[in-house]
Formats: sequence, C-alpha cells, structure tokens
Amino acid sequence: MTDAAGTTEVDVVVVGAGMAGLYSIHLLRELGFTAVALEQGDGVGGTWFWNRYPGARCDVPSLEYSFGFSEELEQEWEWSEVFPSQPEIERYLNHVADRFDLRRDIRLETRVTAATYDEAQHTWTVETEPGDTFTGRFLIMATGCLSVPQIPDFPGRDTFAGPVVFTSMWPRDGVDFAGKRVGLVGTGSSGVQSTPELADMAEHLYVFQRTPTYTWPSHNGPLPPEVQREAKANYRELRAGQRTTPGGVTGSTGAIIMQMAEDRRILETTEEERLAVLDEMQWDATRVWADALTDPEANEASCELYRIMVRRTVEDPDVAEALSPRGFPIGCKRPVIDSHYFETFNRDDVTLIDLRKGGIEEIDETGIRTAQAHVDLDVIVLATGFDAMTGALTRVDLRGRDGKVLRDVWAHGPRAYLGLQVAGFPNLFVINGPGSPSVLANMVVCIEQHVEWIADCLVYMREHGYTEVEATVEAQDGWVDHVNAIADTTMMTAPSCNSWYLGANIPGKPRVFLPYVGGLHRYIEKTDSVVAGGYEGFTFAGGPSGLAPKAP
Ligand code: N01
Repeated sequence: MTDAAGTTEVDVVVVGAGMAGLYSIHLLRELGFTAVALEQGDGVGGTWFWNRYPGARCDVPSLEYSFGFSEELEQEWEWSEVFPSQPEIERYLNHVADRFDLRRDIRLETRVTAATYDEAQHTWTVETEPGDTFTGRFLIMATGCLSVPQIPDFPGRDTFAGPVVFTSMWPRDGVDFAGKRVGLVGTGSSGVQSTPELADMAEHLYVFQRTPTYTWPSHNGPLPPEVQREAKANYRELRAGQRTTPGGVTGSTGAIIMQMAEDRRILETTEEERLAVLDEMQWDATRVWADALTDPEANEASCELYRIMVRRTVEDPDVAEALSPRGFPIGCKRPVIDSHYFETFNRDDVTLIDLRKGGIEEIDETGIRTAQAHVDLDVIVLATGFDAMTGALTRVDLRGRDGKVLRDVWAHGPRAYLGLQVAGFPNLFVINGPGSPSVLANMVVCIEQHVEWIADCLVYMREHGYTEVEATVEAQDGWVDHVNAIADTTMMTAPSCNSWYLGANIPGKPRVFLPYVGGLHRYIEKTDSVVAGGYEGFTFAGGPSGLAPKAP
C-alpha cells in the first residue's frame, strides 16, 4: 500500500532479488505477509545476474544447486550440465520469478541507501536511491555474501583508452575481445574461470597474477539423463540428505566430489605411495588427506603434490614455478574449480605476468605498467574480488536502537547471533550473515534454511502478538566466541592465510573469520534447538501485532 507521500507500507521489506530475495518473497506471501523486494539491478538473480563473465559457473552440482521448496519446480526444470553455467542459473531464476509470479512484488533498479528502526513503532523505514520510501515491521537483508566488488585503486585507472570491465559487473551485451590484447588482473575463482575463455576470444591474453591459486578440474560435462531422472525420483531424500552434511551437498548427482577419508593420512605414507596416489588420482590426490586439514606438515606435503601436478601440466618450467602456490596452506582459501586452467598457459597467445616479481604501478592510456615492464593492452578485465559478507550490509546506512549505525557497531568485526540477527537491531534479519555457514556450504540450502527459519519466527510472532524480536548481547557473544573457536582449529585462520573469509583482501578490514565453519548440519541442529527452546537468545516485545493474516 502506497500513501500520498509515496511511502509503501508492507509487513516485510526484503533487500535483494537474488535467490534469497526471491524465495523470501514467495514464502512470505504464501504465509499471508505482504512483502516487497528492492533490487539494485535491472534483473533478478543476484550473483547470477551480475557475474556474467565468460566461463562463470557454479561449483555445486546443478541438481543440488536448486530450490527444494517446490516439487513441481524440481520436476519441470531440466539441467543440462553437471555444474551449471551462469546463463543456465540466470534462466532458472527468471523462470522461478515468473512461475511464482514474484515480479509484482519486486522493484528493480532500486538501490537501498539507508534503513532506520523506529523504536516506538517497531518498524523499519527504508530509503532508496530513486527516492521511494518503504516501511515494514521487518527488514530482511538478502544482499548476498559476494555482492560488493573490491576495486583496487590503481593509479591512472580512468586514463586507460579502452574498456575496463569487472567480472562481477559484466556488461549484459558482452565485450568484444576479437583481435584484442586483453589484460586480466586477479586469479581467484573469477579469474581462473575466465582465463581459458578469454584466451579463446582474445588475440593475446596477459594474466596478471599476484598470488598463485589452488584450483582443481571441475570434471564438468553434460548431465547424464539417467542421473537427472534418478535425482528427480528421489528429490525428497536428496534434500533431506543435504541438511545432514557439513557442506549441504550429497554428492549423489553425477559430480565427482572428493570425499576425505578419515584414515587417509598423508604423513603415514611414503614418498612412493604419495606419488602412486598422484598418478592414479591426478589433481584430486592433493586434497584427499584428512590430516592436511589440521596438521601444517601434512598440509605442506599435500601442497608439494600439488606443485608436482603444476609442473606435470605446465610445459615451461619458469611459468610452472610462477603458478605454483607456496607459503600458505591448501584449503585455507576457497577452493577454485576450473576447466583447463593450467593447460591454458601452454598456449603461445597467453602470457603470465608474475606480480611477485614487480607489482602493478599504474594504468595508463595504453595499458598496465608493472615494476617489471609496460604491457600494451586494448581491454582490461578486473577479477579482483569482493568485500565479502559484510560489505553489502555496512554500505547501507543501517540504524538500529539509539540511532546506532551497523557500520560503527561492526568497526572491529561483525557480531551476529547465528548470523541471523544483530543485537541492537531489532526486527532486522540477515540471510547468510556472518557467523552462518553460508559461503562454506551450498548457498541454496543455506538460503532456504534461513528464509524458512525467519518465516517461522514471523509466524510465531504473529501468533503471539509480538511486534519486536531481538538477539540478546549474551547469546550473540556466546555464538561469536563459538564461531571463532572452531575456525581457530582449522587451516583457514593460519597466520599465512590471507583470504576473503578473513577480510584480508580489503585494506583496513578487521581480520575476523566471517563464516561458521562447524558445518551446515551442526548449524541446523543449533538453530532448530534454539526454536525448540522457545527462541533461546532472543527477546520478544508485545503490542498490537499489525500482522493479521491477509488473504493469500
Ligand atoms: O575473488 P578473489 P573472485 N593487484 O578474492 C587479486 C566466489 N566465486 O571474484 O590473492 C593484483 O578470490 C587477488 O590477488 P591476491 C567464490 O567463493 C565462485 O575470484 O589477493 N591482484 C586474487 O587473485 C570465490 O572465492 C565462483 O594476492 C589483485 C583476485 O584478485 C569468491 O567468489 C566463481 C589486486 C581476487 O580473487 C571470490 O572470487 C567466481 C591488486 N591490487 C567467484 N587486488 C564459482 O566457481 C586483488 N587482486 C562458484
């Protein structure tokens, strides 16, 4: 309902129309709440709307990286590959938006700039860039974990004569690389995935690498029809199974997923035995050792196997050495999956620029100048990452109790209870917030779990006439301590590890391990037990609910 002043009033304002926003709108509507999703882009799909760079692909099998809330949707949608490509996921999410008639509750090209909690009314007022205002009892930040690009401040970037494109803001109409000299900066997942594709399209590709990457072949391919039939016949078991695993993936859907066996310990093998495993399993032999997860010596032994594989694959020994990761543990950063990444460096029209021998000094009109040389370029592609997990939340002027701003409250690192709520910010929910499994698990399963948990909480409040819910400081402190304690038992917080999980890719960002590493299965047990215990760690305030069920 929009009043004369142009303010739209709903029960729930959702920020974002990616997977989390789409499902929120659908479920809330089914439960009789009014909701609107505000989306910055001019299309739905979130991550899969923005990251349309060549080669963009998900690292979770398609049959598992899909919604489980509708059996009809599961049965009617056909996936074509084991691991879905960006265009296919974007088509799927547009299908979801149409099939469930979600677009009528989505405002595109609407960037949320500020949201303020009214302590008297127990409502949030949300300001947007076009100037429209929305109020709702609840605010759900479905803003994604990897949605704010990290754009390095290279001197002279604006002077470059050709296009500078970001993998995470890729132009809808694509980029013409034919006959062009292309410089790609960044060798994380986005850079690694785009390298072989850019090499095919460009006249010459220069890959500017600051840190070599641990990446593994995806073993992607067409999805066998019998595998798809089998999954569709057993989807309920599959979905239930996902929730009992640490990563939200059963691995039963045609993808080759390496499982670590507890009894496979690299330090208990001889050199010959390790090499025999390497001969047999190739790249996958570098990540099957259980002791590598916790023992630095075992981890380094796995890293050495990895470097042997690089040398076996890359023909030029100097290039192989430059591509070999050293000095930080395998598994401390997000594993990358690729299609013929290392083989691409055997092409004559691909050159690796090892920035450890001299970094980027500036961009000028004609290319990139490093401390080693000037590289003449026609197009620059930046695959330089994201301000992960907190960036999309701290960029909005989110004001909770006493006018406190989330950005300030989190100045020394994010603190959230279960990654869902922040003390001092009542009626605000975050989907896949810091302290939840999120980026360490199958995001779709995490999203569904969070959206359903929040929706259940809203129904509970409606039934009890509550108008305000807020995490307590004690519960939040306890959870944050637990999240940190578990992370400290892993390689992911090793002093040599500088990952975006730790915020280490953003200058000045506090070094705090952001996701919950204890596993999705344990997290679900915890969030279920919180509810069973009468929403332990949350306080509720009453009043006229204003949340009477509306006719769906
Ligand atoms: O970003 P990244 P990403 N000068 O931060 C380099 C998900 N994802 O977009 O390592 C030179 O991993 C930086 O170098 P360094 C997935 O979760 C998934 O690739 O900091 N280089 C690094 O090489 C992933 O982990 C898929 O030394 C600079 C790169 O840029 C996450 O998104 C696909 C630089 C950034 O790597 C992020 O991946 C794509 C500078 N000033 C993304 N600044 C799937 O497959 C940064 N770099 C599902």
